[in-house]
Amino acid sequence: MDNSGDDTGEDETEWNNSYVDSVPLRPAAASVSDASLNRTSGATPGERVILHFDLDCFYAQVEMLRNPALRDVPLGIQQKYIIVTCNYVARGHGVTKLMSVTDAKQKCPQLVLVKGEDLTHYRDISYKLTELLVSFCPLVERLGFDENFMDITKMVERRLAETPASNRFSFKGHVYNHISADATKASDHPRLALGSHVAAELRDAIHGKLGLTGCAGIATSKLLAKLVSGAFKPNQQTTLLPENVGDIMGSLSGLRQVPGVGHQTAKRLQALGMVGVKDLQLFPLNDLAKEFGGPAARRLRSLALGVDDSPVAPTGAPQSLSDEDSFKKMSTTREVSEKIQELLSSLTERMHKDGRQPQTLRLTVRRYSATNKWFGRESRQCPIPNHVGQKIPSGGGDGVAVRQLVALAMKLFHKMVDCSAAFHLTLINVCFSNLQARGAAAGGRGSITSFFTQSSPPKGTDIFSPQSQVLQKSPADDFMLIEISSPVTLCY
Ligand code: TTP
Ligand code: MG
Repeated sequence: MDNSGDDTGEDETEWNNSYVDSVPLRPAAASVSDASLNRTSGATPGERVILHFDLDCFYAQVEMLRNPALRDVPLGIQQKYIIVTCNYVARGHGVTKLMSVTDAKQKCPQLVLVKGEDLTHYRDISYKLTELLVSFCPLVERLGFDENFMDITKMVERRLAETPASNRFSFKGHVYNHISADATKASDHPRLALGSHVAAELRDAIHGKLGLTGCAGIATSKLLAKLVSGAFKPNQQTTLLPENVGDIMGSLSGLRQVPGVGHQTAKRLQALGMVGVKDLQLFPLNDLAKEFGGPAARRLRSLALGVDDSPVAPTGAPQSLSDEDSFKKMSTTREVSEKIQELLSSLTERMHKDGRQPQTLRLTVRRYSATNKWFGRESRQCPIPNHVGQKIPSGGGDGVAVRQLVALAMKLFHKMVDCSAAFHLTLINVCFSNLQARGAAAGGRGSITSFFTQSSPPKGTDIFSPQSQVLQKSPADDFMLIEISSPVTLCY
């Protein structure tokens, strides 16, 4: 049922958000071990050491942890008719992410399927991972459920200062485009070399404390660290040296491979006649600016050249929590009301664990469209009356809060859908936003709040409707050009 998560910078919605778009919040005060560390490393861009972590076959790993008997069998995680991920045993049989269940069973008849529609366990482990990384260094930015950026420049500088002059540097793991990275290369790049050791230690810690394996990329920017981390999979790490940036950018098979270029941006670039990354590198900047505006054009050009100065922005607590379900057809008010009740029940439970009080309720629907399956969402939102909202963090008042919220959501629904005519919906999303701490007591209840500080009220982002493509992760999507299919209409 549950196919969604925390939005505006969290969970699945993040599949559509770019890491460059994420909203920086305060880092967790309790978790910041070294108060002298700033929000950014303060280093000039080329001197930074940035890590990107991406867990291996994440949902499948979580299921294998829960049931070790699944470790050695080909395992697929099923959402509706799709295998959203599969373990590496299944990959060895030709099963791939986002394959249909039918095709996967054909490739590998012995494939074991586990339903992955309830994201609770994946979400919990996802936050545990971020929490663990924050305990080493506060500059951690989440990207989706199983990816994190980390700016470890300060850690590396400290190590460098403590390293005797006679030290011979070395790399841990692979070095992109170097079969054997010799000591000469490492002493030319001591910061990245030390970064590769930190990455290895962190991967060890992730394995030791959480039992999870994953890949890491070590580079001078988020863009490059993300690009290089998947060079060797699973459970390996790769460092990218500055002299190989051109090679890695040149290796990308298309514009969509550039982190930051999403579906819509790629379409606009293609309409201008561009096909590959090289085309974008060479396209006249003035013409690019006519289409995207100056700043976005420059940003696009930089990304294509492998240049990305964006800071690692500590993510902080989610600014909203949402839950959604997609289906083939929903066409009666009764079905809608039942679905909303189901979604709000689980969302209210999660909000209770979080401990904050939501001020705003948003309802999103997607109408059937034969031409554009993923877009065309419409949203309405309204304030949650205080007498309803305050029941949520304290447990929902035996279902009273959910009933009142359903009534509120149905009002929003009727503002969007004329029920006197036939309608055909394919998705419903409910979202709590504008989450506010309930005084000092709010901290420390759930794992999220014990780790992250209480977030500031949303800064503008909550006026955008979420556009999660539940079964189609866009690993690298549109950056600063937030593509909004349907702005929320406020209905006070
Ligand atoms: P990924 O990191 O893309 O995939 P993965 O971790 O399963 O495998 P890999 O070893 O290649 O990194 O995505 C993380 C999780 O997100 C994945 O386990 C399942 C989920 N997911 C979706 O819900 N929808 C999608 O479209 C994709 C690709 C993944
Ligand atoms: Mg992964």
